Amino acid sequence: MTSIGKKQKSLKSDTFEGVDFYQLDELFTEEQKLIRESIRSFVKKEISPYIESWAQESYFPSSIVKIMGDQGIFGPQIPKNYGGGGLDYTAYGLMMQELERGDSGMRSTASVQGSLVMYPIYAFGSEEQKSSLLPRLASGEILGCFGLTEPNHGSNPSGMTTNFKDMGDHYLLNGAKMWISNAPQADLAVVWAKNEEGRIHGLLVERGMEGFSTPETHNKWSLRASCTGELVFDEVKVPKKNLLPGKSGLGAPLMCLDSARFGISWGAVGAAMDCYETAKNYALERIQFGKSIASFQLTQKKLSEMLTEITKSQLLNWRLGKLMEEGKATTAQISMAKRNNVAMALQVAREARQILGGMGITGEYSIMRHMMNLESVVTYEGTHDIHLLILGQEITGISAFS
Ligand code: TGC
Ligand code: FAD
Repeated sequence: MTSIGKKQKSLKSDTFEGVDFYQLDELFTEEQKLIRESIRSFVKKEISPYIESWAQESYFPSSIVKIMGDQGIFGPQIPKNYGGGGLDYTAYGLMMQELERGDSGMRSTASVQGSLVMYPIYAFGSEEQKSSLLPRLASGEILGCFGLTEPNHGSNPSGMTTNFKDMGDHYLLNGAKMWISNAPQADLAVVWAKNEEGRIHGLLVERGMEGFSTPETHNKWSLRASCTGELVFDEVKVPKKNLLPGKSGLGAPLMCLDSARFGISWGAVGAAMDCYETAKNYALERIQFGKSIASFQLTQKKLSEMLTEITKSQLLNWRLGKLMEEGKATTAQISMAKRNNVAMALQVAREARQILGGMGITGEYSIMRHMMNLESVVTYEGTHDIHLLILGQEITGISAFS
């Protein structure tokens, strides 16, 4: 029976070990909840105890790739016959949420491998490419990366200059990609390049090919436990069988980005949940002026606003997951969620850091690391403003880009 008008018993915000103020748990299937719990346990065991030192030392633990593969983290949305998880998008989102509660860099590794490497091979690859590569990528036996961004073409990838020529029995690839997650450790790169007619195609470039190098990008203050680098192609001979035959044009990489941006929308909420819970627990314990700082109205305002924004983002994610599963989600809907949720997580991280005072800037707590990571997340896979303009185009029918 509804009890509008009566004071309700207060809702505990952590019905599972997390933040669930609007009882979204009721909307998830048992399988989705089990998957979420298994990734939560994995993060607690394999990531949380070590992540602070990995980030401080700017170290990407390459051994985590195989461990993540064993856990089914790579390509959960790819069918089982290719080594994927055969799961729905909501389950995929929940996995990304729990991974990014641990660290955005760890979620990045999974996003790139699953959505930006396995997905294009699955969607545009030949049967031989799919059956030979997908199971090895899913298990973490090999690591992949995705090369779209160039030094002079970030937000506008259509201007890319990386190119390949048809040499009869092979292609000759030249150019460079920049800011590529996983690049320095990757065995395989999905590279987007133009043919002689200026048409964009995906090519599979393998470590060891002559003229192919992957210099690491150093001195990052963000995503320090994820490795980032360049992809340099100097007259690389790429076998013709390494071209992805199923789709060409900018739409091909943009389709991959739809899937990865969906995962980021969920992941960002995970980072925000961790910041919120850390700040709430700290506020309840920290005494100033003879009282816990949680008793001050200004602290309660911060916590209330954080919880409100996290809850709104969770609802957006839940609905977006359903739209993805029904094949109805649009690029603009994904842009809205990516843009809103990452900005929300950054704001939550900044407020949470303030609640911790001086302690908030130390590695004793996860908040500052999340905040610095989120500065990359708000930029990659389309910046905050690019997503605004994708929405603007959807609303007005007018592209701000051309
Ligand atoms: P535009 O003219 O809008 O589109 C070009 C062609 O693509 C088609 N299209 C799509 N097709 C399928 N799915 C989509 N989502 C599509 N969006 C567009 C479109 O219909 C058109 O087709 P056609 O046949 O007419 O040629 O392209 P534009 O040049 O105006 O650019 C649009 C813009 C700016 C929105 C787009 O290029 C963009 O999204 N820019 C941001 C770049 C970006 O997000 N880069 C991400 C790099 S990867 C990365 O950051 C990984 S980080 C990973 C991690 O560590 O987690
Ligand atoms: P720019 O495009 O130069 O933009 C600079 C500023 O100008 C931004 O604020 C942008 O919003 C604004 N701007 C640009 N155009 C417009 C416009 N039309 N209107 C209004 N404002 C505009 N890329 C990959 O391909 N693969 C990866 O794995 C990958 N991993 C990454 C990992 C990290 C840690 C980082 C930081 C980046 C990664 N990227 C990757 C690249 C990322 O996608 C780009 O950084 C991003 O798309 C923005 O490009 P840019 O940095 O060149 O910025």
